Amino acid sequence: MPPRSLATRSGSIDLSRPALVGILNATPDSFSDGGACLDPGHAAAVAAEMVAEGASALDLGAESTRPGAIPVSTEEELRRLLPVLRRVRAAVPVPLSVDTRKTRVAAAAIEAGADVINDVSAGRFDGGMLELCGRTGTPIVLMHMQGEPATMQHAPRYADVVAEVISFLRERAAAAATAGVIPERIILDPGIGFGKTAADNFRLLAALDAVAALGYPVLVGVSRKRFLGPDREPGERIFGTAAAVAWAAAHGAQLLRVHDVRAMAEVVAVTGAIIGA
Ligand code: HH2
Repeated sequence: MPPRSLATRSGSIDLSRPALVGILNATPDSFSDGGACLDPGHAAAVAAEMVAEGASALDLGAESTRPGAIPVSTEEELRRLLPVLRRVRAAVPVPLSVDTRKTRVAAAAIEAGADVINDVSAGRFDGGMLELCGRTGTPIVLMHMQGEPATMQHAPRYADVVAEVISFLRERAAAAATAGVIPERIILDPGIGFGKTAADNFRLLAALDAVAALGYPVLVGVSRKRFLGPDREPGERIFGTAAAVAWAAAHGAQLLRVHDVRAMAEVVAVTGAIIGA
């Protein structure tokens, strides 16, 4: 039985229907919306709009992890993140997750009101991340990634991508539990686009039920990604995103991380109604 809700300090996220996590990037270089939300006032307005359009939670990031992205220092990440996080926290009541691989950034974010940590390295980048989440009772997203953002798309290789991702996620969930994170606060993510070919991404989506069968809420991030239309600009991949979001929601993804909340709210409303029927 999949979990029906995810409890956070700012209230529960209802998982009985597919829930949308709106993406807010306080970065100058994100692949589809770089620069859009560096300004705290503008970020707060975008956050309020996303919530009005149907986002159940928001994910704030201050370091791009797109293929080829240049890593940023802890100081720079904090300088970008904290003013935006504080303004967004004051503007919207929904749970806020913070997309970071750094324990110091996560600790400051939790102090400033973050409810969930979204770590694309699944606690491998920086020591102490899992312990921090365990100690503070903060839910954590554990995502699969092969390699590092700077080079991960150079030559992704798997003998069996589905088996490897599942075994990785199982191992990281066990590591989080050992560090004191209770199972109800662990969310798994197959890491679509992170060290994967287009064929790997499609295979993982096709096998998503097996990821959901691990028993934790599953988050999937397909929004505007390259494999959905390599010849199009990111903003032109909305229909492809809709197809992948509908599929993922129908195959066990309870949290969908998306840029286009209004459009994807329609997609998950219909998909959720079909699942519920
Ligand atoms: N995708 C991106 C960033 N963070 N986190 C999780 N858990 N899952 C994802 O699929 C995921 C993620 C990439 O998207 P975006 O934030 O739009 O781009 P960038 O990393 O360039 O800021």
